[in-house]
Amino acid sequence: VHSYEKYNDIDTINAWTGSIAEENPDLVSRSFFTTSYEGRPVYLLKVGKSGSNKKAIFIDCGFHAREWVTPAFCQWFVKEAINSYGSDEEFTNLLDNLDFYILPVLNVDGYAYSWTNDRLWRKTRSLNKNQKCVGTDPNRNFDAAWCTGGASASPCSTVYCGSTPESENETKALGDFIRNNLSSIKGYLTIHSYSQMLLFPYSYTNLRAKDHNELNSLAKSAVEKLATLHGTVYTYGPGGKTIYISAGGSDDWAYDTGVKYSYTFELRDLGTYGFLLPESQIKDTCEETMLAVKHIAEHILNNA
Ligand code: 0X9
Ligand code: ZN
Ligand code: ZN
Repeated sequence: VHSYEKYNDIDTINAWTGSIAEENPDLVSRSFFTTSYEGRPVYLLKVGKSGSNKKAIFIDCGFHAREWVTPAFCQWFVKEAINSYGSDEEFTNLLDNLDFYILPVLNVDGYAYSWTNDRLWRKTRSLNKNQKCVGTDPNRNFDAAWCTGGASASPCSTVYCGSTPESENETKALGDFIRNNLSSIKGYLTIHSYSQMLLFPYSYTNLRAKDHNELNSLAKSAVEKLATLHGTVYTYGPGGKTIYISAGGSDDWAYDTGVKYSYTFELRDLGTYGFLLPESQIKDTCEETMLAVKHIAEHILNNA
C-alpha cells in the first residue's frame, strides 16, 4: 500500500500516478512518457491549474536507482501541491501560473532492480552488446561533452556513458520532451542523493556558465530557505567545483539546450546513511526540500 512516508516500489508508484491524477483532475494529469528497456511504463505527471501560455518547470526523480529518497520527494511534491491549492497562498499562486512536470521515477528498471536484486544499483538495466556488464549511467548519457571527464567508456563502470548520447530509452524520452517543450520549460530540476548540495552548470568544465551569478545567488537563497526548517546545511555551487567534474549530465545538457534555471539537488544525508536513508527521515527531507524548490519556482515565475 502506498505511503508518502515510506519507500514505495515501482508498481506502487506507477499505480499511485494513476490514482492521484484520477482523484485530482483539475490539478494533476498523467501522460505516458516512454517504455523502459525492460518494458515498464514511465509516467509523467503535469501539476498545475490549467491555463494558457503557462511557463513550466520540469522536475525528475529516480535517475539513479539507489537514490530512493528522490522518488519519495517527487511524490511528496504532488501531495503538497494538492493539499496546498486553495489554502496556501504561495503554492496556489505557483500552481495558477506555472505547470510542474513531475517525473517520479526516470530509471524505472534500475529502481525495480534495486528493490529485488541489488540495493546499491545505480545505472539503467539495458544490455551492452557483447559485454557481460549491464547498464548505462543515465546521468552520463546526455550530449554535454559526452563521455569526457568523470565518465567512462567501459560498460562495467558505474559511470558508463553508454554507446551514444541518449542511447537509453529513458534519457532519449527526456531529451525529446525538453526539446519539444523548450518554449515553455524555464526550469529543470533533477533530484539526486546524497550529499546535501545544490549544483548548477557546469559539471563538465570548470569554466563559469554565462548565468553563473544569477544561478549562484538563487542557489544561495534557496539553501538558506531550506535550512530554516530543520537546520540542514547544504553547500552549493557549480557542479565541477562543488562535487566533481562529470560530463554528460542532464543538468548541463538542459542548460546548454536553453533552460537557464537548471539545477541538481543532492538530498540528505552527508553519508551517515547515504543512499540507505531511513524512512523516518523522508518527511523532514521532503519538507525542507519543498522550501528550496518553491523558492526557485518563485524566482522563475518572476524572472523567466
Ligand atoms: O554524479 C552524478 O551524476 C551526481 N551525483 S550522484 O551521487 N547522485 O551520482 C551529480 C551530478 C552533477 N551534475 C553533472 N554531473 N552534470
Ligand atoms: Zn544520482
Ligand atoms: Zn519537520
